[in-house]
Amino acid sequence: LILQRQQQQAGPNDQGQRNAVSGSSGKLLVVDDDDVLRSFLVRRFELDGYVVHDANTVELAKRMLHEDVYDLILLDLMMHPQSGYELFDHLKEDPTFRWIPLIVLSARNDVHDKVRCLMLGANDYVTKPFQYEELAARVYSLLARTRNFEQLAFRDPLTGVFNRRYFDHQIELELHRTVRFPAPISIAFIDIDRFKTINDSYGHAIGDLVLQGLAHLLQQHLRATDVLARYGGEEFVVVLPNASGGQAVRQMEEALAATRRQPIVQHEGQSFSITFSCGVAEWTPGLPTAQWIALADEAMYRAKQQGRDRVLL
Ligand code: GH3
Ligand code: MG
Ligand code: MG
Ligand code: MG
Repeated sequence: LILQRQQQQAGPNDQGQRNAVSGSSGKLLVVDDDDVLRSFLVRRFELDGYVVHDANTVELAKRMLHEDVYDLILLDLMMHPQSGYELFDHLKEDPTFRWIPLIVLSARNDVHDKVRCLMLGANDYVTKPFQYEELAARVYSLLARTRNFEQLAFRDPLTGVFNRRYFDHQIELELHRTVRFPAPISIAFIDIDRFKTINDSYGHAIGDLVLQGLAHLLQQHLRATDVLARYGGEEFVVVLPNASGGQAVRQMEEALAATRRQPIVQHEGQSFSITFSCGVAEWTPGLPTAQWIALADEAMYRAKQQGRDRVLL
């Protein structure tokens, strides 16, 4: 009965309501064993601009979570053979998934279920049958809040690149992924050469522009999967998944060549150029994260000692 009512609500209503929530974007995972409801949700959310994947069992959802990155999960509680609760357990165990926003969809309007889900980490609980518009608004609002929060918590306000907190979090996730799907992975430490001289000669404001300029230039020389973070004052760090030490060195050398070639800042008719020193380290199985970072830092230090303006492994 509930399903039929949902179908009726879904059917004739959805003409002409395209993009009810404009500007929506993100990748959603819909986990529900009800084929009709699931394909309805996929279609409606796609019309609203989302990328939507769907799974009809917990087992399939688990596999999909390991193969793709999702911004939000819509999870049905009553499924067979495993209930939605079993996906909760799986999400909680893995740091990669723990923070994915999650909305429970349930036919049970039961306070114990609601409390249990919210205590387990669900962000919202929507009772079936529901109006699509209400669910879409909840999804939109949860994604917007999550993004705002991430912006504040994980971005460096001066340069807009990720901050150290994000790097510390992300490096563990990347290592998890590397253990699951073996591939080389490297990090690169970057420290601006004689940055004090720039601050001392031209002032702190120019120094800040240099940091912004370098962040921008580095970003242009990285792949979409590379993670650039400001590690400290004038130090940046890059995580390069799927890159051996040698590949990472070549990539950073290209970035350094570009840095050398063009002024990093142009301000009131003056041009400012810099170089940097960079240390690269490839992860090897069993190497603790702290030691991996120390290896890159040591390589960077050697680059300084050998005269700066170079990339060392
Ligand atoms: P080296 O080649 O050995 O790295 O020399 P350096 O002068 O770059 O190194 P040092 O660590 O002595 O100086 C780093 C300077 O970076 C010191 C500090 O004033 C400056 N700095 C750190 N954070 C900021 C910032 O946010 N803005 C500006 N303008 N300067 C910063
Ligand atoms: Mg169900
Ligand atoms: Mg430094
Ligand atoms: Mg420096």
